[in-house]
Amino acid sequence: MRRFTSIADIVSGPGLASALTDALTLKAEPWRYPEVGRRKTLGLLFMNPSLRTRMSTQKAATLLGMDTMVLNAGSDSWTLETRDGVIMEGGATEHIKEAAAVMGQYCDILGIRTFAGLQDRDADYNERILESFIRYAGVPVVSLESATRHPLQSFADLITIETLKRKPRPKVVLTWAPHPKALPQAVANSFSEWMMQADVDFIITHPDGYDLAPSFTQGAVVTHDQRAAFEGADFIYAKNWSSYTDYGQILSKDMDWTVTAEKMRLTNDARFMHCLPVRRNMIVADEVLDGPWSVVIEQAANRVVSAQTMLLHMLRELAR
Ligand code: SN0
Repeated sequence: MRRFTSIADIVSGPGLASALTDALTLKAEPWRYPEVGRRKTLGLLFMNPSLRTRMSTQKAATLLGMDTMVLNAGSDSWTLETRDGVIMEGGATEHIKEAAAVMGQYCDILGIRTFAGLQDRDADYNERILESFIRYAGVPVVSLESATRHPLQSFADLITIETLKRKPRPKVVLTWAPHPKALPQAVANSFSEWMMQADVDFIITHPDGYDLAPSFTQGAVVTHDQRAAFEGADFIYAKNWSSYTDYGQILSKDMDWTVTAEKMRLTNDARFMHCLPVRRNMIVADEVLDGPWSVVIEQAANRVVSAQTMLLHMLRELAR
């Protein structure tokens, strides 16, 4: 793979089934390929905060014998301009064109984390920042969450479901839940896109006005009745997102959508999932997160497996 920015890169590369087999192998035997990344450098550029992506990707690189360099744009490097053709008279010091090209000189693979601005829907959905970084870096690029997707998270989510499912085709529910801030649609988009390709019955539930972009949810069952969706579910995946149609707006903070123990009891003893960081008692009640349903820590642990699998495929391609 020359790039890993969405499930499409896996489907047109190694194939999803084969990537999943590799992931399960690496989960069982993390040190199986300690030499593959020898004398290779992974550069990670964060334009937004990160805990799991940062640490799990570094850990994944270490397991493959790679060196890692991490840069936080704006705090330990220059602030970056990402628009084309602007007069740089404002706060941004360096253009992403030079920054990406220079990082490409030092690194064999680059990762970039950038969030949706939630102002200009076209700019976000065209992935302007990620795509210009790819254009100017000159080396393979892995998305560490972009404006519209979080593929390393979604792959970890799929690994989690595959390893914990108790029937061949589990019922998986993505539920919107309330949050104090306007958040990107990236995690929900991505999860939906992956679940549509997985062997699961997939249902999305959210309040009126929170429909995701049709390109990510085409064919998925969508309902505004959260309780009906929970009935018989094997996995509950909670996430907040801001409106796609009323772009970036918060239309509801309705706490009736919080995932509670009472709602979990409607399910088929479902596992509770969230990508983290999670707002306790907004998204999910303490008793769920601290109770037997929650698999959020195992899910986070699978972020290492997800990143390691993707890096392994990219390193093999570099060696060709
Ligand atoms: C991010 C998001 O895309 O929703 C990252 C998830 C991996 N989440 C947040 O920004 C949460 C911020 C907050 O204030 O709770």
